[in-house]
Amino acid sequence: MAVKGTGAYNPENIFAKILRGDIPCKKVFENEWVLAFQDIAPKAAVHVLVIPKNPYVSFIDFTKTASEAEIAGVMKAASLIASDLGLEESGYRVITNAGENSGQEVPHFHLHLLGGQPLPPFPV
Ligand code: IU
Repeated sequence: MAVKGTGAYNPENIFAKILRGDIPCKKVFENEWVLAFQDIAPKAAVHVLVIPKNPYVSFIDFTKTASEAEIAGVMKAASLIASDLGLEESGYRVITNAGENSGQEVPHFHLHLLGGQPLPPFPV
C-alpha cells in the first residue's frame, strides 16, 4: 500500500529495519552514506535500491535536510553502483517515488536503479 511520503520519519519502516540488520537483504554495495540491495520484487533484469543510511522520508526531505556532502555522497554512490552493474552499457533508469499518488510503498527515501534490458517506455 502506498504511503504518504511526507511527515515524520517512521523508524519502524522496512528499510529502517534492513539498515539496523533486523531484516536481511541481498546487499550490492555499502559505504558511509548508503546501503544498496536487490529489490525483492525486481521490475527489470537489474533492479537495485540505493538508500541513504540516515532517515529521510522522500527526495525533498533528503535534499532539504541532508548536508551537501551527504547529498553528493549518496548521488555519487548511486552513480558508481550503476556503473559497476553495467548499466552504462545497457541503458538505465533512475526513479524515486514520493508520496501516496506516486505509489511510494516504503517511507524511507530510495533510488531505484533499473536496467540490464530494454526498458518499456517511461513511465515504467
Ligand atoms: P517504492 O518506490 O516505495 O514503491 O518502492 C519500494 C520498493 O521496495 C519496491 O520496489 C519493493 O519491491 C521493494 N521492497 C523490497 O525490496 N523489500 C521489501 O521488503 C519491501 C519492498 I516491503
